[in-house]
Amino acid sequence: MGLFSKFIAKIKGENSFSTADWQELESELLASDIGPTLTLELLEAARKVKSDNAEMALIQTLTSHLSEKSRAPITKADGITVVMVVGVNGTGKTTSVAKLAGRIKKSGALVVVAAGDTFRAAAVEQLQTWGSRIGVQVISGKANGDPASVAFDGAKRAAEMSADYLIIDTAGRLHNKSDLMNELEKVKRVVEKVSPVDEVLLTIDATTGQNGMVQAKIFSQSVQVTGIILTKLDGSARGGIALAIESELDIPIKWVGTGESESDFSPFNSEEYIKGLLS
Ligand SMILES: Nc1nc2c(ncn2[C@@H]2O[C@H](COP(=O)(O)OP(=O)(O)O)[C@@H](O)[C@H]2O)c(=O)[nH]1
Ligand SMILES: [Mg+2]
Repeated sequence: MGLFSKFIAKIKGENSFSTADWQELESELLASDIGPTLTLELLEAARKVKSDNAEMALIQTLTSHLSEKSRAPITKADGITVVMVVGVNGTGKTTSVAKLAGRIKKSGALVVVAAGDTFRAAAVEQLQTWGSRIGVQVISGKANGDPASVAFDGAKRAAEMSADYLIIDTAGRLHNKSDLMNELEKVKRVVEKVSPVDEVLLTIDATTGQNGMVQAKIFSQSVQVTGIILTKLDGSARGGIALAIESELDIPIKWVGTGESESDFSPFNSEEYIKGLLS
């Protein structure tokens, strides 16, 4: 059941909303990962709504916390548009790189992908498998090689091919935070010897809970994150954490992943998302 469904049903009917009901609503809001600040604000808003405008008022309150930044993909008019995909291991970077590349290819543009997670041999193979499936060239280096050099090779190759896009997959071992952040900065710096990085997309797993906020803070401190890919929004998770991130860090969600196949990927639709939280 969606957030507020019981509340709305009760205030529209004969039943009053008891103290126990308010407590239950508070627990539900907290469990939805929108975070304590938004929870308090929504409870305040709920106390003020009238039965005839309850849904609208709550939708408005939720919507007011979304970022007002553009959600459009950043595209260079001239030259290679360079996109880096960053995030913690398992959040869906490699899958999202492939889905995004597939989408760009379908639009008729030439896209090259760089397998920058050189720490896991399986990650390179995973991207190569995707590459042959979607018909996109994957640039890779040797196992345990320097991720920045793979990204640099990718950028050179993309330039030689006069490609429109380069998408760079990266490693996400968060157990050594400062190493990872230094490495991401290095990848960016080295690629920019060939072409500036236009977009840095951060993958956030919709099922991850409040830890997603910690991840968003850490990554946005070292690389300028231009957008979020909210992955795994296909299960029972409503992805409340994304609203908390938009509200607190003002990073727009740009893409949503809803499964493991290529087609399970679409631009973020804020109306659908807010409706998904409520219903
Ligand atoms: N259900 C679902 N699974 C996903 C989605 N995106 C990625 N995955 C799965 O999550 C797992 C980790 O994804 P991967 O791309 O390897 O993450 P990475 O470690 O960040 O590169 C894989 O089994 C993917 O198939 C999604 O949107 N929905
Ligand atoms: Mg990966």
